Amino acid sequence: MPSVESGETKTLNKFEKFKAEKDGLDVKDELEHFARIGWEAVDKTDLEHRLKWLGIFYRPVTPGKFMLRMRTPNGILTSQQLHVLAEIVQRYGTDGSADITTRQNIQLRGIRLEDIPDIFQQLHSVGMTSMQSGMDNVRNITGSPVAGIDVDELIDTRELVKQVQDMITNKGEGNYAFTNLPRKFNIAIEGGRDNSVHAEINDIAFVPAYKDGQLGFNVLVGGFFSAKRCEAAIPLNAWVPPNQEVVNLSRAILTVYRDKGLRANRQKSRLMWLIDELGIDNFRQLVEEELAATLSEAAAKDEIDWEKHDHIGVYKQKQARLNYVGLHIPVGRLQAEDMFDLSRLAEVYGSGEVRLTVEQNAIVANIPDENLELFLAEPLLQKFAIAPQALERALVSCTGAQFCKFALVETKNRALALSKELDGELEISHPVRIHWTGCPNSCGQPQVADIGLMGTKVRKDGKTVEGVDLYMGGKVGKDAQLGTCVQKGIPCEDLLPVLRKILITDFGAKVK
Ligand code: SRM
Ligand code: SF4
Repeated sequence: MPSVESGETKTLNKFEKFKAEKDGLDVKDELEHFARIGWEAVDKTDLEHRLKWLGIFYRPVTPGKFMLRMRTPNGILTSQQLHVLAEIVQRYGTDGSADITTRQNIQLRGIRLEDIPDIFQQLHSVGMTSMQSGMDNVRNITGSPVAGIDVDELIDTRELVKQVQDMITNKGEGNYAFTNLPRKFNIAIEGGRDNSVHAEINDIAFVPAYKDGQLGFNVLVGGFFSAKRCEAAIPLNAWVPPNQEVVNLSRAILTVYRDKGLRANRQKSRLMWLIDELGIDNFRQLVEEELAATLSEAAAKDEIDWEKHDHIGVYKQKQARLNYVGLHIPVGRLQAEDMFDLSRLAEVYGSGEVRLTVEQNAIVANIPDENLELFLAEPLLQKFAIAPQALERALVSCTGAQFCKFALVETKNRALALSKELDGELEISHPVRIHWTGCPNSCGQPQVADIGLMGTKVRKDGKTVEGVDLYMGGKVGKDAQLGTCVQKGIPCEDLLPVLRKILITDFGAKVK
């Protein structure tokens, strides 16, 4: 079937073909069958692609051991949910683990396809879903990790994030209206002052802004990273109040993207390419037509006026005598016993709520003053510190070669080892945000980091070795800006002295 784009007729790419043949969501009804026949017998396209519509990721690096990507709206989990996730991971022994992701979400590893029907029932029983979390769908919707408890919060986004997710996924049951987008799609709804969600790198971002004295959101569109191009989001010149209009506008933008988005070349299918093609004013007009309403013009300025917080440590909540405590989870990796423990701690000392951050860390919320001392003495806080060293504290890493076939380098373990070594050598007065990403897809967001490291292959002494391209200048919080590549092709084995020098010259580090 040909599609018309920019006046040209092009043949559908293989992704558009298989989506047209059978919607990804259709495999939902085949899970029992897949479980019976075993993963080796599943049709290749169902196995490698369509299952991702349900959050089930075949891992070519570890065949038969799948990754399950959840949805965690606003990054909030109950202790009961975390306990269930821990039980799921536990049954896979040393194959089982979980990762907190750069979208404030959690992914489970080691999953066997034959267990999926049972796992989905378990998830359903605690109100969780993995629906539409991969491929050409809307990813986990992010919000401030301290929504509803932040002393300085402007808008509590928890309910809005949930409503947008429910609209897109039909309350987690799956929604054919949005299962055939031209490409992946990211939404963030920020309610705080510090841009905790990296609004600028989302396809739609709602950021707090006052219009005529009323608090609502300015809307940004088109932010994204890809191997080919990275762009910060641009203003849609629209303002919405913090209510159903956020859901309606999200639906309208998604509908325009679904119906008009470019589909011939997958490298040019993200929303910004459509905005380029139409012009932002025409795009806005199409959105208004879809809404059947006139959009309010944007407020003159937004309220993102703080530097970004990392939420690690102990903080007073807006509720009297309650505290939240941010724990540093090294590169976001969790084992089953950590998850059981975290769930228990949240239950015993707090209200049972655990929150995830885009820095791949966790927050235990609602801890009364009188429980704080005992909480802080818990052995788990030796492992998940509240005052980690400066480099480890701000370290972020994508999955990398251990589980991802796109990876050009090993990331998480290497990132952690290097940071520990440099923390040992150097005195650094403030955290330096180092982000690792295993390939140009940029899942680890090197462009938002003080120092970003993107995996590549490098020639050294006649051999191909693992290396990185170095990014610098990423600015987060207010006036966020994307960093750029400043040096290409550093072999990983030569990276330590390069980083040491940068930390000393650019970030004021001193040799101990
Ligand atoms: Fe990503 C593909 C992991 C956040 C851009 N990403 C992948 C896949 C699914 C590739 C694959 O099948 O192996 C990776 C799964 C590896 C695994 O086993 O974990 C993967 N992406 C991740 C996570 C887990 C990285 C992490 O360690 O935290 C993040 C999961 C977020 C979530 O909960 O949904 C993750 N990915 C991101 C982000 C960051 C963000 O959203 O803020 C980006 C850049 C922002 C963006 O998308 O605009 C990102 N991932 C990509 C891309 C490039 C997209 C493009 O338009 O070209 C791909 C490749 C693709 O989609 O074709 C990709
Ligand atoms: Fe995999 Fe590349 Fe994404 Fe890292 S950046 S998770 S290596 S796709």
